[in-house]
Amino acid sequence: MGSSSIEKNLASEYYDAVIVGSGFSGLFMLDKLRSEGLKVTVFETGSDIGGTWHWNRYPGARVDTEFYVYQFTSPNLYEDFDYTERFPSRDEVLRYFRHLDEKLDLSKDIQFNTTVESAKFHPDDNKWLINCSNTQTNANSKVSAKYFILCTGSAWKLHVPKIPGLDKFKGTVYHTSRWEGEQNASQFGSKQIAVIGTGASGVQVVQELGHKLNTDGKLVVYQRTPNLALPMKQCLVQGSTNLPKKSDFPAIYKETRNNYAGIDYDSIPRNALDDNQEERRALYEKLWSKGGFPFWVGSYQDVLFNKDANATAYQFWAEKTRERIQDERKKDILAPLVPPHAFGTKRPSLEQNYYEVFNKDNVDVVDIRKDPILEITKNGIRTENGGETEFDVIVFATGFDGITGGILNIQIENGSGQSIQSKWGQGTSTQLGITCSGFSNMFFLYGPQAPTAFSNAPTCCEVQGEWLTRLIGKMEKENLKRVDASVEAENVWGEIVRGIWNSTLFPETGSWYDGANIPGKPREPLNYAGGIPSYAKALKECEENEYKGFIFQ
Ligand code: N01
Repeated sequence: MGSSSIEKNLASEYYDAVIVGSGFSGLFMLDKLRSEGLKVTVFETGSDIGGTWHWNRYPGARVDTEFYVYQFTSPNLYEDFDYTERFPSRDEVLRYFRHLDEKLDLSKDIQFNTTVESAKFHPDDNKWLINCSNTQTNANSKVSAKYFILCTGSAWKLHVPKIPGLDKFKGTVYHTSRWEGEQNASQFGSKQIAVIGTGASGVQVVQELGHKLNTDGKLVVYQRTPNLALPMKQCLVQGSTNLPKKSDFPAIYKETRNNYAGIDYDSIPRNALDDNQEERRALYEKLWSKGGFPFWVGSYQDVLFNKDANATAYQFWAEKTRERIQDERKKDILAPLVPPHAFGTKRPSLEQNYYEVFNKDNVDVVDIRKDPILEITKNGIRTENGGETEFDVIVFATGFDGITGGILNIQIENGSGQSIQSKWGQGTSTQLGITCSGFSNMFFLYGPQAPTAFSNAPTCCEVQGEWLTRLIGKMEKENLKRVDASVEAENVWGEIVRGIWNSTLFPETGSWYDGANIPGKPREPLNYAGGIPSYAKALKECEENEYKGFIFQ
């Protein structure tokens, strides 16, 4: 008996498929694979389902996607569930996850408080040996599985920048994605609060804390890059006359598969400079008045590709935003006249009253490109020009080691001496953004080189999950033991991903979209920027060509 088999025999349980993570993609795969008759389990570090929504419990957490597309498309699932707000709060999204659980009886196959630490493929019998630890008891366990499916999401591994002195701070420190304790913003009303970071999380937490701030409280936002945030135009679903009804959902869901971002609208087939100034202004006003992302992804087709087109969008954004900020100094920091980067190449947040928060005397913003943070002290934060400012609370809204962080957090070995950490050490390579060569029977959803961050999560998960279910169904039906992606296919997909990325304005900016936010992380397109329809087409063509680029045994 070789050592490989000895290890394998230590596994306490065998599953056809092990899924890591119980967010949208993990739950979708659990349901689909069980329907195929497979024995499936999900390992989840958290104590409940919801993935990113379980963890991101900071005050003001809310989804930037409209309620009717932020759910799965099966009538069985939407017929008896109702969101109450156009852009649902975290509590509502969690209510939706509980609804999924009730309808599909998911929790019985999820092992909560359980972290997958490592996994190794054993080529002698084509199975993965998976090591887990219980987050409460620290007890370890091993299971084996034929298929190993990573549904670790785009925002699992948090990022806290290395600022000298953090360990000295006597107050309370939060990271938005691991908020422990008090979540009600009113409880922070008289606190002296610092927020570092102005991404989607930063904008929401600042907005919520800022508006609940009492006159004896203080909020200082440390901004490195302004968020080019767009008005949300939040409203209640009930009573609204211009939001879709359930009877509209089937047509909308059909549309989501035809549109770039997997939502119900797309860019318009016209270039910004083809219109004269008046026509352009009229279109921008119309898109702006809708609220949400139409001004970003429902605008002229060349805004994210052409600098001159992009400049027209930025100018409109700056004009609209600057008129909401009273103080000239704050105005120039939050909405500068010179674009910090091309509009839309960092994810804009949706805001309700973010800019008005800064009209309060006790809310300030520091441009840390001009006045860098030197250190965190016992009592607060010291900057180069501003000296020390005292705080009770420091909030890190500094984001994530996105897209690949959740996968690379697990020590994964392929059975031929290669780890995923070494394979992706100099850059990510995948076949169709769903698997990678050398790692047999391993798949990932909503991960690298797929539409992921450039698409609506439920749409992306359904497109990938349906395809993967058919692939696994074929293997089971034909009694195939193993599938591998070829190196050639992986190289071709990498070229496609890079080619599309380089045709856009995104590479010039740098963000978690391309790894630029994490010191030392290779800078590369982590997302497939070709949109949902062409991604779905690539998957379909592969399947129709007898899974070209895959090798079955
Ligand atoms: O993270 P981010 P996030 N010193 O990486 C700053 C999803 N999401 O958690 O831009 C000072 O976007 C950094 O500055 P810069 C959504 O997809 C969705 O906000 O790198 N600052 C930036 O301002 C989103 O895009 C929702 O110059 C530092 C911020 O920290 C994704 O998650 C809600 C710094 C990080 O922003 C991530 O959003 C929340 C440093 N050393 C999240 N390092 C909704 O749907 C980083 N920063 C509403």
